[in-house]
Amino acid sequence: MLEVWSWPTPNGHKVHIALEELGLEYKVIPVNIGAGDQFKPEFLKITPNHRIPAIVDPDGPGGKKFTLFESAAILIYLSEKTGGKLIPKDPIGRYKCLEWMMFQMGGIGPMFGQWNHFAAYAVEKIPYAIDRYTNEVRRLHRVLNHRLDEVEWLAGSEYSMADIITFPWIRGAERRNIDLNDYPSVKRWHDAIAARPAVQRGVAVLADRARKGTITDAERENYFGKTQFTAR
Ligand SMILES: N[C@@H](CCC(=O)N[C@@H](CS)C(=O)NCC(=O)O)C(=O)O
Repeated sequence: MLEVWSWPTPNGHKVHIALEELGLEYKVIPVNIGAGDQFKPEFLKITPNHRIPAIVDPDGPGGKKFTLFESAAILIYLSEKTGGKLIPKDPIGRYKCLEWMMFQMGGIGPMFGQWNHFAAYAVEKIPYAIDRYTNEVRRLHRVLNHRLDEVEWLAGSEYSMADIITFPWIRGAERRNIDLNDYPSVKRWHDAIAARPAVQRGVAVLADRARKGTITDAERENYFGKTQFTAR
């Protein structure tokens, strides 16, 4: 059975949602990134980048065992494994889908992640860094809102992997002091996705393991400390 090595974070939930939407059977292997599981040799065999998510498909290309990391690559792989589901078939829809997937991977993920780091997790609060990433988080919401003023879904007229990859980062916007009522088209889109049964099953994966409360020193060390530089 296909294994997803994961944890209940936005990047993990992308893959859980895609698997649920595609109706694929899968087994979750929890990688507790707060406890340092990402540095264990068995996980490093799957991904040299020691970040979740990663998958192991015993029935990969050529019928051989196959490993893959980076969430966008995983979503494209899962689509192709199921005959191209959730990526539009028409060329314009397909490229728009890939465009917005790249926008998530190159923009929303890294910028929101840096906001989390400097505004929520860092011990030293640096006003310049907090301002920089607050501005980026707001700007990226405005870019999404502008797109969703014009089309129903990010790829255009079809719900797709572009929506699945972006939704987990917009879910819980209030954590980044964002009120979705200020971005009405994003809110309309968010609420439509949140209502999908497959999405509800996807975000429930490992939900009981999600980190609650203030970050501990041990977690901070695993996420941002020196361990990551000695893992490889
Ligand atoms: N670009 C990667 C990002 C993966 C990523 O940053 N994962 C985080 C959790 S959301 C992680 O594993 N962090 C563990 C760590 O930093 O040690 C993807 O989209 O798969």
